[in-house]
Amino acid sequence: MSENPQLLPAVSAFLSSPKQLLIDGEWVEAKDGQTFATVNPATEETLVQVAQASAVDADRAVTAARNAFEAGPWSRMSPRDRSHLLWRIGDMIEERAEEFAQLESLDNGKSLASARGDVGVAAELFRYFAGWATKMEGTTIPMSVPGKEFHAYTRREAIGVVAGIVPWNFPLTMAAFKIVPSITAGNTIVLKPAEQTPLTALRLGELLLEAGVPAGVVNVLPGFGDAGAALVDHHGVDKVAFTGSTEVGKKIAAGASRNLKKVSLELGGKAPNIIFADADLDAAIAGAALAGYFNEGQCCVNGSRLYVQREVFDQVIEGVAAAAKAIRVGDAFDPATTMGPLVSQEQHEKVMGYVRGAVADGATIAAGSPDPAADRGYFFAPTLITDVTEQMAVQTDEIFGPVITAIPFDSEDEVVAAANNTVYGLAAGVWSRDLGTAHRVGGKLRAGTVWLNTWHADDVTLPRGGFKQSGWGRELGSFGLDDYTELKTVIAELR
Ligand code: TXE
Repeated sequence: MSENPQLLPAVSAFLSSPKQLLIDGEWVEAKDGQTFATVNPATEETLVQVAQASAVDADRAVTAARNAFEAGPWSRMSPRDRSHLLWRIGDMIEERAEEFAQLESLDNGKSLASARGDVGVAAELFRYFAGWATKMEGTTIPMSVPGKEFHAYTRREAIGVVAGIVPWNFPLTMAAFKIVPSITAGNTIVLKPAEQTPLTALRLGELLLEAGVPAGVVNVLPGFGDAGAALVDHHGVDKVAFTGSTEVGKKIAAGASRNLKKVSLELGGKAPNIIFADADLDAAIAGAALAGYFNEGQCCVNGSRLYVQREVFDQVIEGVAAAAKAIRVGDAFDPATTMGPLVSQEQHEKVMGYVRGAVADGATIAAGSPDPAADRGYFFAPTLITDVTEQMAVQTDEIFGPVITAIPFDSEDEVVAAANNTVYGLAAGVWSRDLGTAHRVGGKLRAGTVWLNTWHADDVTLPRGGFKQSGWGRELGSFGLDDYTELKTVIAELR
């Protein structure tokens, strides 16, 4: 790897030795000795070799998680102690924020500013859920049985062993999304980070041990889809929590249904972003660029389908194209960079294929390049495409890159129908100064999150998830624990 003088000594030290699997509180090699290289997408250089888990390692990790859940000190730890532990981990992440941010930028490519934001979210997640550990409350429920008296109540209990399978677009925060609610509710977890970006999850594993999380409670298994599939199939796993593509989400639902494991899925999206002519256009233009280009567009709630009312269409296109051209694409460690490379060669080829396909189909490139190759590194200029039809692949498929397609509309009914004409339903947005229009249209959009006159505004207190093929269940907020607990009803007869 070439020298990077900005790297913290702790990051250089972390990268100086091959990474292992975290199973039962120990760092171990994969049973078959397999490793894989994790690559810096800005330079295409190998950062470090990482142990590659197989089905045998998945079995070792699930066994450790099962023991920790059933026999270990975890099941006896009081909610208050769990709460304190979670809070302490939040503090520890914040103390090492720059280290996590550098590792994330190296492994994923995202700008340091963006990575710092992600680390802040991860720390906040631990602190927010620290509060919930002591508030897993039940209810007392009156029963009416003639001639008898009962006391009935509900309890919220841990499900058991969770398999968390996560993608590469927000590696640390996605790991936290699965680990935090799992352990808050008293579950144990085996986490499989994405093969493209295993490093921050592994560093988090070190930190959890240092913080005092007992052995086996959190296990980290870097590897590929086969390791994820082995977890889904494993009889010792009680729940699968997955974030990733809709295609793999369907496989996971099918696999988990074989022995009726609980499943939560946060899948793909193709979010419509609707700008009415009466909107604050400066805000809407800036918001549309943020919606489409944040995190290199590799974001499930990315506002990739822009609909603009016809009378302001040209003005908005000019504004979003100018915003796209003002974005500085470059290495994460260059302070001027506002957009890093895409995560991998595969992702670069995929995004490039969609843009070239759109051009071949007769679309117009308003910003970006119709021939978007990169010499070295998986860089991709933010792209805006017009003269698009609803049938083009660039308009129907989740691209997962910095690509916005724009289509003009005339009436509210027409744009609502077009916006909802997708298999996805993760996010949507409306820009209008008329509160009636904004709330009415927002109410008609079939999506788990609707933004009005903003985009990407978020908090760990808010539930998120998808309608339609964008997923099952909700993560975060007060709803975020429901999918990680079982509800038990207790009925006692009072004689
Ligand atoms: O996702 P995958 P990929 C979309 C986006 C992107 C496309 C492909 O459109 O271009 O998916 O990305 C693990 N059983 N999203 O290939 O394959 C895999 O190892 C169990 C949207 O990276 O879904 C990784 O840990 N696990 C998305 C995780 O699943 C399996 C974020 C995600 O990989 C598996 C990422 C299997 N059979 C991509 N196959 C979002 N919703 O944010 C793979 N995996």
